[in-house]
Amino acid sequence: MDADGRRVVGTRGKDVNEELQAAAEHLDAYGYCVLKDRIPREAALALGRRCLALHSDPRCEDYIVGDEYYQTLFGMLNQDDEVWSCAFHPDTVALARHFLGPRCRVVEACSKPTWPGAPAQHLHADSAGSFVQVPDVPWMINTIWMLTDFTEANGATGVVPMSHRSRRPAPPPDMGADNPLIKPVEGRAGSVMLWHGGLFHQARANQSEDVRIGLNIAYYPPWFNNWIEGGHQPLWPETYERMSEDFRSLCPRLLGRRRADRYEQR
Ligand SMILES: O=C(O)CCC(=O)C(=O)O
Repeated sequence: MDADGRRVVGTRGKDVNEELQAAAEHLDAYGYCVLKDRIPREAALALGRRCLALHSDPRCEDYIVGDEYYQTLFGMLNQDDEVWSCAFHPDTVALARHFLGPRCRVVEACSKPTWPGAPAQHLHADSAGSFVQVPDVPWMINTIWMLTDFTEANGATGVVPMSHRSRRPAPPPDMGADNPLIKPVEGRAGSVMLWHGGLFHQARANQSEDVRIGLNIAYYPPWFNNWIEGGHQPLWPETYERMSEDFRSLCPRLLGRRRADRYEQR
């Protein structure tokens, strides 16, 4: 139960509901939580391999930002239908609805590999830069599915617990990428970490020999203007066409092939 008396409603029985309840309480208090082993490990690893292949597919070139160490490939809902089993997973959707309300939506899915030798990413909050004053309600629940194991060595996402309470749109300037308050969030492939958009976080340095692959899925309330994140891609009409009505109801209805078709230009 949260402060307003809402319950997290899962779909798979009492134990799951209790686990989700505990996860919601952890996210509320610390700004993040981990749901372990939500999809089978082999399925996660296979999806990770397909994501990685797309990073060198010329058809995806226009949707990739980053360098040889860390990349974001936007628009993954259009690229691989298996991504849907993460984006519309009943447990992450239940937690997103708990914090953002019943009409929250899956707005973007991105593949995020970090390769050996990658330095730590800058510490940041998400989608907070345009607020004059950061709201005291969550404006986004972000997630990263672990499509490889996430370890301290290979660049597991780093978080500053409780920083979502700071009401700051960005970390203080003296809080660098190597701040000791940053904690790695480790987990097995198939697990997912969820966080409040105001939590300070980063992709940590990859000091291992292996690539780390994350699938980042963002949930927003319907009042949020999605042009704000520069790379986010709309759903293609043919993607929407393939979805069940349940999945469609979790997506923005503004379909298009390009951002310029669908997003307000600023
Ligand atoms: O790749 C990661 O571990 C972090 C991703 C991230 O910072 C984000 O999605 O905002």
